[in-house]
Amino acid sequence: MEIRRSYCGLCHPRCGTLLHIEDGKVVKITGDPDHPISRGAICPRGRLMLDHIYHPQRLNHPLKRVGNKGEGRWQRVSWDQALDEVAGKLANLRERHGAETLAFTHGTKRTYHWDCRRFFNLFGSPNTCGVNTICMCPSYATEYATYGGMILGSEVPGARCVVVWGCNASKSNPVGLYPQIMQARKNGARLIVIDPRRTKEAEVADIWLQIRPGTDLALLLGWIRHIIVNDLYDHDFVANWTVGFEDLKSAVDSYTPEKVSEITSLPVEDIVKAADMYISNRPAVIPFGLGMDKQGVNATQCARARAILRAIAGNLEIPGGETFSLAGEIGKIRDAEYLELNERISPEQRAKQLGSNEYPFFGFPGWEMNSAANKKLPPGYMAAPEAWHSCLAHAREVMKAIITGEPYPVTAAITLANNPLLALPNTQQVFKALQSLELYVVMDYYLTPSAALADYVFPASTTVEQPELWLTPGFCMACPQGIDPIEQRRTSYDLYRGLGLRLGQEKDWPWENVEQVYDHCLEPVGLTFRQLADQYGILGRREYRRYEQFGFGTPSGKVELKSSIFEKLGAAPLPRYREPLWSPVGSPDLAREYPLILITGSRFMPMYHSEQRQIEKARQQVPDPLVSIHPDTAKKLGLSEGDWAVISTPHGSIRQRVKLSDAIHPSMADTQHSWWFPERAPNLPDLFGVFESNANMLCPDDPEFCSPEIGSWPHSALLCRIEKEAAPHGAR
Ligand SMILES: Nc1nc2c(c(=O)[nH]1)N[C@H]1C(S)=C(S)[C@@H](COP(=O)(O)OP(=O)(O)OC[C@H]3O[C@@H](n4cnc5c(=O)[nH]c(N)nc54)[C@H](O)[C@@H]3O)O[C@H]1N2
Ligand SMILES: Nc1nc2c(c(=O)[nH]1)N[C@H]1C(S)=C(S)[C@@H](COP(=O)(O)OP(=O)(O)OC[C@H]3O[C@@H](n4cnc5c(=O)[nH]c(N)nc54)[C@H](O)[C@@H]3O)O[C@H]1N2
Ligand code: SF4
Ligand SMILES: [Mo]
Repeated sequence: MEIRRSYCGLCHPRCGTLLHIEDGKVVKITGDPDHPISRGAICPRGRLMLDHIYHPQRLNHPLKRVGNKGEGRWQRVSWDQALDEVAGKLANLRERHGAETLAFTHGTKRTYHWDCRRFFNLFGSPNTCGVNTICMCPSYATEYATYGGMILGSEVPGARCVVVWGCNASKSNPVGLYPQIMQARKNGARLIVIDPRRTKEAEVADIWLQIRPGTDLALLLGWIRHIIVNDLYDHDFVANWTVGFEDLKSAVDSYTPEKVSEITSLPVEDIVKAADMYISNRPAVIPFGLGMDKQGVNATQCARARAILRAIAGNLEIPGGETFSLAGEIGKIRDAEYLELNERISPEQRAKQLGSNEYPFFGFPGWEMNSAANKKLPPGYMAAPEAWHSCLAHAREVMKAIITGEPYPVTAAITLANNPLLALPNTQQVFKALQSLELYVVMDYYLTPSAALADYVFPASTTVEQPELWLTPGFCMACPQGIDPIEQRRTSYDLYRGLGLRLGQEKDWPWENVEQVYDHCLEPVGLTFRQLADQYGILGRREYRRYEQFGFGTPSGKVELKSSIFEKLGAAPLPRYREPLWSPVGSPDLAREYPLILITGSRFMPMYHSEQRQIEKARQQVPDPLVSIHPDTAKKLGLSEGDWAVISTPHGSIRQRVKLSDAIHPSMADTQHSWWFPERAPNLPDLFGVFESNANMLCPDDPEFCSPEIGSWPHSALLCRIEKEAAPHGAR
């Protein structure tokens, strides 16, 4: 038995693993106890890695469609043939319609991404879009505009108060954030949880605020007002390091505890008690939670208000507080921003980015302003804003252009590490768009419902079959490849380089494989990828109050409580609460027909979004899609545990099984997201049952549901109706 070091990539943290290998085959995978970050831990999903590597449904060869789209008839082809044909078609479409005719859809960061950006910049298309519009990236871009970087290195265990705000870490981040929160608790920190559901964290919290979904911005503004009015803010910091305080004061003036109570449905005393607990127990941290990013119309300003709160409370860059990227050698390493080659796409092509008229802050104009402010800081001092994170076309506008040909024809798309039919809202429109494409290329581990509509499908290598340089603001890990790629599986780098070489980009892809790219990235620190892998990686060094030396990476060099970048781009420079379009308050007539508040997508183990559905051990744990409702609600609706129910919004209907839970408020329902059934027919009309239980059939994405600054769409804070399924499925 041979033991080789590798890593897990079934979600973000890249936990270190040991592969136990017999006759060239992995037979067992355990956590690597010497890994400096994960220290031997792997989560229940990581334990499914072995099943994933050798799963019989894995794609092992490129496929070319031979029947009609979605008919399920494929021909196995070589990589060379597939790349030649795709590149030929792309050249032709670019000739006919311009480079902007090619779009890209991405999921949550699962592969290198800069390779995609590089290819698109060189090809000349600004139209890469995907889930970043709602996942962390609104916070990322907004925090850059507010204080010149994103808080990602917070010292949660050292905090005296942790606010778990719209975050379900016990289920979503069981190896990283959750143990840190529990460690802080053990060290005596106060714990405040703000969540419509009584999560595991809420059960042990000092205060749990069961907020009405979609109203967090009002609560944030209420806290800010309370802290200002009662003179509890950090005077020195506000005076020396912020701009716009007087404007902020007026902007929050009306958010009295009484008004906030009315909006959020929280008791006045609890609102005040929680704000006092937060401000009187410094250092305090508010880790990122998707519960804020996924609420649509208020999402962007939630991120702004959270940033403002952290700043005026004096929690930025102090020990145990909210820290940015760490200092030291890692600042010298060539990062994604360096590799993306954003300077190579022309201003004319940038201007064609779909959605950038509606949402300039999240397109090239906002990214350019964030980048210009960042460049005033010394090199390597603060991570530069990466375009793949914060410079996107808007998915709704891309889908519309594919369907209508307006404002110009979008005829081709690449999807890589994403399942757009399950991840994006308004599945109905996404489906229509994918069907309308002249050329659709997908690279994935499995034939997903989205891949089933493709013209070419490329097989992706598992993380253990490829190396990765995992550069985060806190550390840089060299994650070693454990085994040779199986069959014809390859990396995303191989796909983009392969296309690039065939489309006149030879000079810009000098490195034959991704390891050579990493050697190039590490040159400034004098190490090769393998040398770094031998020592696992480089950890950043904590330094505090670095702004005292260089200021903040914003246009004013200070924390912009009133954002000049937002103002220049026509977005509200100070937050103001908006009532969601569908809500008991915003649309009482609709609420009579759809009486429950709908949240979707609360994370659960072991599934990761649409993944693991084909892995037997995972399906044994969660065989069917579940909608959670309170027992009192179920009783009123005549529903019992395990019943199949129909969940409807004005946008669509799906079916899921009822799970009774008193963790959720009786006025709410929580549907799991991203459900499809790999065991079902792979061709249309069933398409693996992708329309049957998929929460995004329920979620709208029209402009009035989205945040006006970024276009973040709602996966939460909606309205629905739940009924018992009238007849067994299929007999309807
Ligand atoms: N209703 C609702 N919808 C949501 C959400 C919600 O809460 N509610 N959450 C949203 C959020 S935050 C996110 S991030 C998105 C996630 O959206 P996605 O990232 O699209 O979700 P996944 O299903 O994890 O991944 C999509 C595909 O990528 C493949 N894949 C994974 N790793 C790799 C890789 O390394 N290479 C390649 N080529 N393929 C890979 C998987 O097999 C899978 O088919 O969903 C969003 N959609
Ligand atoms: N098991 C598992 N883990 C995952 C993922 C997965 O698919 N499965 N996906 C990964 C990805 S890409 C992401 S982005 C993270 C997200 O991880 P988290 O930030 O934990 O996000 P969620 O679980 O979507 O939602 C967090 C909480 O927000 C609450 N919530 C819903 N609406 C609102 C609201 O309006 N206000 C407030 N305050 N709370 C609300 C929900 O009840 C839920 O408890 O998880 C990552 N980890
Ligand atoms: S948390 Fe679990 S799934 Fe994610 S990388 Fe670590 S072991 Fe893998
Ligand atoms: Mo996400």
